[in-house]
Amino acid sequence: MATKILTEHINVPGIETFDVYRKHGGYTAVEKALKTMTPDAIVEEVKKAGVRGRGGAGFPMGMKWSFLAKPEGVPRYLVCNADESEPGTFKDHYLMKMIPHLLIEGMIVSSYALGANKSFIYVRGELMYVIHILEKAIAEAKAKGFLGKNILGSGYDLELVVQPGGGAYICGEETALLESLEGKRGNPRNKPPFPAVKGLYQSPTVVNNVESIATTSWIVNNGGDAYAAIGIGRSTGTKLISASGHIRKPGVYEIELGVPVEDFIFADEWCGGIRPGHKFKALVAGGSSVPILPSNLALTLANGEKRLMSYESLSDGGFATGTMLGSGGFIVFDETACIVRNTWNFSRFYHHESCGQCSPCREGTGWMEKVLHRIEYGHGHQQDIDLLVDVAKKIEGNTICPLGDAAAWPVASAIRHFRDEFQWHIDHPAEATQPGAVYRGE
Ligand code: L3W
Ligand code: SF4
Repeated sequence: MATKILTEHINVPGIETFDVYRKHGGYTAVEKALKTMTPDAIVEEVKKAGVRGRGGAGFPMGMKWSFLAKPEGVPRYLVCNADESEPGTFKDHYLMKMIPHLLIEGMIVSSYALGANKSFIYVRGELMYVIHILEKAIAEAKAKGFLGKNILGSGYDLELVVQPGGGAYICGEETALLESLEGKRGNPRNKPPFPAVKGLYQSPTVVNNVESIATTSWIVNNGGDAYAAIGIGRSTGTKLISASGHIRKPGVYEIELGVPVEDFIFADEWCGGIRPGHKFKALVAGGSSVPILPSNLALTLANGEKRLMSYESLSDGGFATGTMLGSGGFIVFDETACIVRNTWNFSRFYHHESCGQCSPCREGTGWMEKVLHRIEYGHGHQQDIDLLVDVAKKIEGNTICPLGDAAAWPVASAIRHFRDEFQWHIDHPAEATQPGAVYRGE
C-alpha cells in the first residue's frame, strides 16, 4: 500500500468538519508542538525531513525557514500561497476543499515554529467557495481553542486570515503576492532582499505553498527522519500530482516520489494509460511553465534507465533531454494533440498574464504569441522558427521574476523536440489549417 501523508483520510465523509477531522487524528500535531516542542525543534524536524517547496521551485523548506530574520521587536509572518493558477495544476484546490483542517493545522504548527502571531492564506480569487470552506473551518478551530489567544493554554496566540487573491496568475509569484496582500497591484519585487528578510510590510516573512504547509503536521507527529525515509534521494516524501489530458483517469494522486513516470501514466492505480485507441505523444510534467518532452524522453533517461517521478530524475539531462517536476501538473498528450497549437495556447496565457514591468517579458511574450499565431493559422514565414528561438533566448534569465523563463521554456522546448511539426505548418499551410489537422510525421 502506497504511503499517504496528505490524502489518507481525504474521502472520509464529513472530513471537512472539525469533529470528523479530529476523530481521525486531527490537531494532534498542534497539541504535540505547543505542549512538548520548542519552535526551533520543529524547524529542525522540517529540515531533517528534507521536504522541498511544493509550489514549483522545490526549494528546501527547512532551509527557507532557517533564513527567516529575527530582528528584536519586529513581527514575523507566515503566508500560505494558495493562489494556484499554473495551467495543469489543481492539487491545492483539491486539498483545501476536501480537507481544509489539514492546511489549518499545518498553518498553526508552522506559524508557531516561525514565531508568527498573524498568518495569512492567500487564496486564488476565483475560488470563493473554497475561501468560505476555509473560513468555516477556521471558525470551528477557533471555537475549539486551536486558534486565537493562548492556544491550548500554551501562551501562544495566532490569528489566521484568509485573503482572496487578485485574480491574476502573477499574484502567485511570492513577492507579487505580498504586494497584493498589502493592497497594491501585484507586481513582483526585485530579489534580494528575499521575503525571509523583507517580506510582508517589510517584515521577515515565509511564503510556502499549501501542500508544503500541509505536510508539517505529519512531520511533527512522525519526525523528520520518518518523512525523509519516504521517497528517493533528495526527493523525500510524497507529492500530489494533478493529472490531466488524454489519460483514462484524470485526477489528483498522492505518489511516493521515485515512482517511474511510465507506471504513473500507465498503471491502473494512477492515470490508467492513454485513452483507448490512442498513443502517448508528449508530456508536460510540472505545469505549463516547464519544458515539454516527447514520449520517449518522458519515460526513459539517456542511459536507458526509467525516468522517475522525482526532482532529480525529471531534470536529468538538463533542458536538452529533461524537464522539471515543478508543481506536479502532469499534462499528457496523445497523437491528436497539435504541439504548435498547444504552444501558441501557452504563449497566449503568459502574454496575457505578464505584469509588464520588464521589457523582455512584456514584449517577448507578445512577439512569441503573435509569431506562433501566424504559424498556427497558416501565415508562417520560413524564418519564424529561428525567430521564436531567438526571442525565447532573449527572455530567459533577463527578467525580474520567473514568469519570463516560464514563458520561454515551453516555446524553446517545443521547437527543440517537435521542430518538424512547426516546419510542416509553415510548408503546408492549407493542410495544417484544416480543422483537427495534426502533423504525424508522414
Ligand atoms: C532566502 C535566499 N530565501 C531562494 C526562496 C525564495 C522562494 C523559494 C524559491 O518560483 C517556480 C517558478 C515557476 N534566501 C533564497 C530564498 N529563496 N533563495 O526560495 O525561489 P525561486 O526563485 O527558485 O522560485 P519561485 O519564485 O518560488 C516558483 C515554477 O515554480 N512553477 C510554478 C508555478 C505556479 C504554481 C501555482 O500556480 N501554484 O505552482 C512551475 O513549474 O515557473 O520557476 O520562496 O524566496 N538566498
Ligand atoms: Fe512582470 Fe514578466 Fe517581469 Fe515577471 S518577468 S516581473 S511577469 S514583466
